[in-house]
Amino acid sequence: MFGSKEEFKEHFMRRFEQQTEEQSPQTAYAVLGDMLREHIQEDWERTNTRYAEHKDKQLYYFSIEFLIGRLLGQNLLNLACYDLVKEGLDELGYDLSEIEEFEPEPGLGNGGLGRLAAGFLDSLASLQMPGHGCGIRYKGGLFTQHIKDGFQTEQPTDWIRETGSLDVRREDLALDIPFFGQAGTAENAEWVKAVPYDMPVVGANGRTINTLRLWQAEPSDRPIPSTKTMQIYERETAAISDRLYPDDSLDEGKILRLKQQYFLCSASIRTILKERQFEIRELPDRVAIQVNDTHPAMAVPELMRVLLDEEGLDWDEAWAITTRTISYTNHTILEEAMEKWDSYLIETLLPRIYQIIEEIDRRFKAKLATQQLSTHDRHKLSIIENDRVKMAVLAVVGSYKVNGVAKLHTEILKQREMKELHEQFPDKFHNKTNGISHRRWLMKANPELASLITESIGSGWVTEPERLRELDRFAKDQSFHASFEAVKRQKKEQLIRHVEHISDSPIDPDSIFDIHIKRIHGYKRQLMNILHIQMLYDRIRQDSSFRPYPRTFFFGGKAAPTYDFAKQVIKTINTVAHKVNSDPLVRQHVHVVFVENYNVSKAEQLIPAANVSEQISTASKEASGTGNMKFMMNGALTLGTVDGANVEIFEQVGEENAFPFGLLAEQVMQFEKDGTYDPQEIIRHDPEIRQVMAELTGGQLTDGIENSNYIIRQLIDRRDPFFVLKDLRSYMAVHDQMLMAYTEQTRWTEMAIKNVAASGYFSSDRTIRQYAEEVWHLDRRS
Ligand code: 475
Repeated sequence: MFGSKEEFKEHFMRRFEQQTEEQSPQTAYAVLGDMLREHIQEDWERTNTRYAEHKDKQLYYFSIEFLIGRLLGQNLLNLACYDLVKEGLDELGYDLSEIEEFEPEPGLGNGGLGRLAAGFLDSLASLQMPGHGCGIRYKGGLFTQHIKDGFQTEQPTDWIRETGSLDVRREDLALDIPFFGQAGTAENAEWVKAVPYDMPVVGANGRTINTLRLWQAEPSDRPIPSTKTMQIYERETAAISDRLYPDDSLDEGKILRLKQQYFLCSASIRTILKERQFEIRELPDRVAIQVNDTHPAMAVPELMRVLLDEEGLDWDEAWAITTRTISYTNHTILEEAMEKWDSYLIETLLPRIYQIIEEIDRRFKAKLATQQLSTHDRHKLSIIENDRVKMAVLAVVGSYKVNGVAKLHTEILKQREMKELHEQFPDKFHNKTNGISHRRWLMKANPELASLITESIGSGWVTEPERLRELDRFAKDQSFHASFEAVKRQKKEQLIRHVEHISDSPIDPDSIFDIHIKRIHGYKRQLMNILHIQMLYDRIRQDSSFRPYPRTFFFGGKAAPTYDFAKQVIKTINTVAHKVNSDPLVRQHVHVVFVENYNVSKAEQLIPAANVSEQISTASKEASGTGNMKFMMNGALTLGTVDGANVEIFEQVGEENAFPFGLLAEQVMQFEKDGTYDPQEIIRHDPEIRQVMAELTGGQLTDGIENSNYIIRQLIDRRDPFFVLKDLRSYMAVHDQMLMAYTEQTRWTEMAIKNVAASGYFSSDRTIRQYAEEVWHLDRRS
C-alpha cells in the first residue's frame, strides 16, 4: 500500500489523529479501511478504463450468494503490503490480527456455492481477467449461531451497520424494476428501486481491480398501486434485500425469493446493456453471463425480454443472442434443491416473463415433436410441467454451456439427472472441477506453511499453484519434516487459543485433530460421525484393551432454521460431546468440540490445524465439496467417501495417501432404485450398531426422546435414505486404519506433505482458466 513502512506509519498516524473517536483497535480498523479505499481508487478506475478502451469481453458472474469473508487482511495480502502494514502497526503498538477481528464477516452466503463465487472473483482479478460479480446486498447476512443447552439458536446478523466497508453506493446507476402489473406495458406495476453498491475486488500483485456489484432494494419514486398502503409497500420493498435465505439445498419456495431472483437478474442485465458501447448483436462476443445454479436462471427470459421489447429484435435473433451469452452451472442433484416455481406465482409477479417462458417452452416442445420420444422423456424435457416451471430445464435450454462441478457429478448429470437434456444437447455439457483460492486458504490462513513452502521451493507456486508439486522432493526430507510438523503444531496451538473458552476441558495439541465442518445436512452425515464417537465411548468403557490414540473431534456448521433433523443432529453432537468430555476415562482418548457459528473466519482457523479432513457424504450426493480441497492444501489427510471432488483428490494424491471408504455412487444409486437396503437388518446383525441405536432411541444421546424423533424417523421409518448405518462399519474400519497410520509419525508426515504437493490442481486459478478458455472466451491481458 505504501513504498515503505515509514511512509505507511506516518500516513496512518496522521489519519489516526484526525479521528474524533478514541484511539482503539476499532478505530484503527476504520482508518485502515479508509486508507485502503483511497489507495485502490485509482487502480480501480484504471481497470475500468482499460476494459472499456481495449473492448475486452466482460464476464458477469450472477449469483444469489457471494460468501466473501473478511476483506481487510486479504486485500492487504493481495496488494503485497500485508507484512509491511503488520510491522508498521506493530511498531505503533497495534496488532494487525486483532484489528482484523473488528471486521464483521459479511455472511452473504450459506456455504459452498456462495464461497465458490467469492473464490472465483479472487481468481479472476488475480489472473487479470475482466470478470465481475452481480449479487444482492442483503442487510442481514446468514444468521449468527449460538449454542444453548446443546441446541442451535439463531440471531440476525447485521454486517452493514459497521464502519470500514469498502463498497460505494452508485446512485447514478439506480433503476426501477417492475413487479406485477400488465404484461408488456407494466401498467399498474409496483416498482422497486434497485441501487447498486460496488465493492472492489482486488487482484493479487497486479493492478486489476474488478467489481462486485451488489444490489439493494429501496422504495421507488413512482406512484404505488392503489391497492397498497405506503407502509406495506415500503416493508415489502425493503424485504427484497433484507436477508439471505438461510437454507442450503432445501428450497423454501417463497414468493420473496422469486422477487430476489428477478431483482438481481433484471437490474444486472439492464445495466449491462445500458452501459454497453457496442451493437446489440455483438453481445455474445462482448459479454458472457454465468448463472450460478438456477437461482439467477431468470436471466434467460429477462435477457429475451429486453432484446424483444426494448431492443426490438425478433424472436429468433433474440434467442440466438441469449443462448450464446448465458451459461449455467449446476451444483446439486438433490431433488429438494431443484427449483420449481408454481406457474401462477411467476405469472402474477412477472407476467411478461411468464409469457416468454411459455413461448420458450412451446418452441422447444415443437422442436421435439418431430422426434420419437417416450412420455417419460417428454416430461423430463418440459420447462413447464404440471403448472410448474422447472428452472434447471429452463437454464439448460437457454444456455450455450452447462457444467457440473466435479467429474463424478458431471457424469451423473449427463447419464442420469439430465440424461434426456444431454441427449438433446450433447455438446453443451462439460465438467469444470471446482477450486479454491490458494491465496485465502494457504497464503492468508496459513502464512507459516506458505513461508515454509517458499523457503523450500521458491515462490513460483504463488502464481502457478500446480508447482506445489515440487514439494514432493521434500516428502522424505527429515529436516523438512521437522519444520512441517512444527507448523502444524503451531496452527493447532493457535486454534486451541481461539476455541478453548468454549471447551469444557483443555484440548490436547498432541491429539489427532479430526475436523468435520460444513452445513449440517442429512447427506453430509454429521450423524454418522457422532454415532461413531458414541460407539468409541461404549467400546472404551466396555473393553479394557481398547485404548486408542487420543483424538479431538471438531464439528462446526449451521442448520437451516426450518430443518428439524439437522437441528437435532446439532443437539446430538453436543449431548454426546458433554458425555464424552466429562468421562474421566474416555476423555483421555476422545474429545469433542462443537465450534459455534461456523463461518469463513472460523474455517481459516480450523483448517490449517487439521490432521484429518472428514468428507463423508453419501456417495453421489455431494456435487463437489470444496472444504475437502482446503484441508488437503493445509496438509490434512482426507477420510472420505468416493464422492464429488474427493474422487479427484484421491486421484491427484494417490489413494494410499488418503482414507477412502464406504459405498460407491453406483451402489448407492442401485439401492435407491431397487429399494433392497434395509437398515433393520444391520441393526439386527451388528451388536455395536444395535447398542448405539438403542441409546439413540432411548433418548440418551439427545437428553430425551423428543429431541431425537426426527433422527429416528429418518433412520427407521424413512429407511435411512443417506445410508448412515450401512456405511458405519466401513467408517469405523477406516478410522482404525487412520489411527494406525498416525502412529507412524514419519509416514504420516510424508503423506501430509504429499497432500499439499498434490493440491495445486485445486486452486480456483486452474478452474477459472478453464472456464475463461472453454466457456467465456476471455482474452487474458497483461
Ligand atoms: C454443493 N447451496 C457442493 C458447492 O459447487 C459444491 C442451495 C439452495 C439455496 C441456497 N444455497 C444453496 C448449494 O446448493 C450449495 O452450496 N451447493 C454446493 O456447491 C460449490 O462444492 O458440493 O453442495
